[in-house]
Amino acid sequence: MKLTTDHIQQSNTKLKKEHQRKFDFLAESLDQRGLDVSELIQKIKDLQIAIPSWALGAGGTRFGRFSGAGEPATLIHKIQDVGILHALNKSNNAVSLHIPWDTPQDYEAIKQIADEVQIGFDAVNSNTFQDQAGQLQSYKYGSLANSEQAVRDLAVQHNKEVIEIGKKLGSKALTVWLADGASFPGQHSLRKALQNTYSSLQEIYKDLPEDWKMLVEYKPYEPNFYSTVIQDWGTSFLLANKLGPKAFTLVDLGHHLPNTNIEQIVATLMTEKKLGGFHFNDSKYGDDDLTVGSIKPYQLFLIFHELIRGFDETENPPLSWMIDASHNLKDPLEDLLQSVEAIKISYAQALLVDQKALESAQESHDVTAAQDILQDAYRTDVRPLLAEAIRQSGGAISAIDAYRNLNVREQLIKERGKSSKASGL
Ligand code: PSV
Ligand code: MN
Ligand code: MN
Repeated sequence: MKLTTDHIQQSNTKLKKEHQRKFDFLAESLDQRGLDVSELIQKIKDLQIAIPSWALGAGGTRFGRFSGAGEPATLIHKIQDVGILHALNKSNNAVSLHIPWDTPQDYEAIKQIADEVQIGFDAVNSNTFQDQAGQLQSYKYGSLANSEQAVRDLAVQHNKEVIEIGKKLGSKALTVWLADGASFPGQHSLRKALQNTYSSLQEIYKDLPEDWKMLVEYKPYEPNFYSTVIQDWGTSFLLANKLGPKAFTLVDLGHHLPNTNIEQIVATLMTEKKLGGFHFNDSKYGDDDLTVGSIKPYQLFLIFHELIRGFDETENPPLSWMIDASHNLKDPLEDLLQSVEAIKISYAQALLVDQKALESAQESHDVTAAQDILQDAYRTDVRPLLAEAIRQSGGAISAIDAYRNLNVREQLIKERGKSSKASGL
């Protein structure tokens, strides 16, 4: 199924009047605060967030997976799904593929289908946390960190193949997330595991094209519960620094121990020009992969606040914006629409912060004023601004409303069948 401009316009008709009223009211108050509304709208339009292929089907937990109906069973279906999201919100112009799950058969056909729905290819992800059928060596005791050279070689080779696949599609980044670690003290040498990881990454880095980034993801625990080789931003940063100018740290919001100050990590990485990008999601306890903004929206706002200051004040290169959320209960496409909206809301709110006033409050140690300035922006309902940016780009005033009214899922079920299932996590 392909959503057309007509479909979207038709879904906007009912909402247009009420939207206009809310937007005019907000625009006037922003204008009075000295903000340039059309500049804000342009910035909101420009923010594009890549959709991970593995989030398009219902996510599972280790206790089970309850597949939804009409899930994308093929790469073509996945691209079509991202095309649907992009038609609705004009904010997801790329997909992030996971290899081998998404290895294309016919590259030209895939590129053409993606082109038709105006979708490009963001970072490609390697997978050395699972064994594939017929694989000669096992990743059970680690991949890039494994104590056995033959296993490391296989994992390095896989990452090189992923780069080759990405090159054919027009990707510009490789994301490496490693499950490598130990579940028991003494299981492996902590120092050797790190050294092996570094030398394996060096091998992969050699094959990275000049205009590519290597995004090194970190995570404190799971699937290993005693130690993870790349456990935190410090380890990722250290590896990225040693690897060279094309390597960066990737911040997945769910990959921190509770109460970690993520915005501070973002600020530090930006200062060092080593922030590569994000995997957005939300969590209460661990790597919960919940809808972005569903649990800690203020944290998300504070991250965007650091990013906006960082864009102005540091020389950090452009970021890769990706979602990494997948859920067990909701329709995955609705879930993703909510995540994208939450990201853009936080971005828009952070754009409202009176930076000059904040700086002078900081300089005069006026803590009360500093807090008020941030919260004044955070407490502004920017949803009409967002809706206007999307409407002007040709998208839906309310994406979820349009998705439901246009019976998108029902159409997909008709086309793909009730029991069509996505591959992935
Ligand atoms: C596993 O924790 C994980 O969620 C990482 O965040 C990766 O980015 C993702 O899977 C895909 O490999
Ligand atoms: Mn991730
Ligand atoms: Mn994760």
